[in-house]
Amino acid sequence: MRQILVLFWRNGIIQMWPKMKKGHGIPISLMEEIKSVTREYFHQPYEEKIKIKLSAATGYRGYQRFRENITKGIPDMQEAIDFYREVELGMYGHLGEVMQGSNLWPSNPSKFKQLMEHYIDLCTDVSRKIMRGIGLALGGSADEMEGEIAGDPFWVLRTIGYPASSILDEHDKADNVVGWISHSPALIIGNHENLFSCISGLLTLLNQDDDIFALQVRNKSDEWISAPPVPGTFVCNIGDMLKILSNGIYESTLHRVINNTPRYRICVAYFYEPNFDAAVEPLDVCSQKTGGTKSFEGAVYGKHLVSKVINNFVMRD
Ligand SMILES: O=C(O)CCC(=O)C(=O)O
Repeated sequence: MRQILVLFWRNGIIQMWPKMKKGHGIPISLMEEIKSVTREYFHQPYEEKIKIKLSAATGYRGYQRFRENITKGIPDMQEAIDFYREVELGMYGHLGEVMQGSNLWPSNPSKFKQLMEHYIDLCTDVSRKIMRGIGLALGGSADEMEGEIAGDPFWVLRTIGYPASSILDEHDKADNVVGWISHSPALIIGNHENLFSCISGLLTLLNQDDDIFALQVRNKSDEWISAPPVPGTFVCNIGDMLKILSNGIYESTLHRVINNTPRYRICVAYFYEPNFDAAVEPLDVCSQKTGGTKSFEGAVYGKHLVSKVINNFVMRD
């Protein structure tokens, strides 16, 4: 792991994923099963899927239909289920109120919950190891991100389905994907493009379909380059909080998905986050390396997440 992360630091995030092949310890059969139950769920009729509808009352957990998720003002061409680490009543006081709630698990496929919970545990373990490596790569200790930063990490899991381009075109015309259509040209901009700004937290582990080339990341020269699927591996993106902690040594990864293929695409994104109430600011070891000043103001992770969550959805009945 130490060797992987030195490469990661010197060469940039997008060169990391091939190095991770077979080294992460999560069984490839489980990665496949996770995508397979996700596909099964999304292939059900809309009436089934909407039984676990996302709403403010569920702490923004649950199923969101096409175009309900908004990024930079544009509805995404995806359907998804969002799961968050559960936040009990009163946990984190006022800060935690918006995210209070329990996950809504689909009853079909029946093993969905059990598989996902196991998968989340494994992804949390791997991410913690990566963060230990990053602590070392940044010149600090392996425990640099533990304790008040991410000793009790929050997590997010998003299972995502992207329609095949031909089907989406048909549905756009027929207005029958979800019984709702965009009348604004702005809403169909981008030819099936889903632009994801940087993620909020520390790291994302993307488990994407093996045979569809749709994910792209923006490199330092401001060009979009493909992040092709490599079977049995994760693409690992950097989040806003790691950018702050590293005082900008790491850049958070702007990425987008364009599924211009005739097939429905699945991606299961696991997000490893700081403690919900962590006050995140540049690490001393990083500000020393970058001229002695802190380039970022601190941010409370939970506040950052809540502001993204409440501005990200246009919910329709
Ligand atoms: O579908 C993908 O490959 C990327 C998904 C993602 O990164 C996100 O939802 O932030």
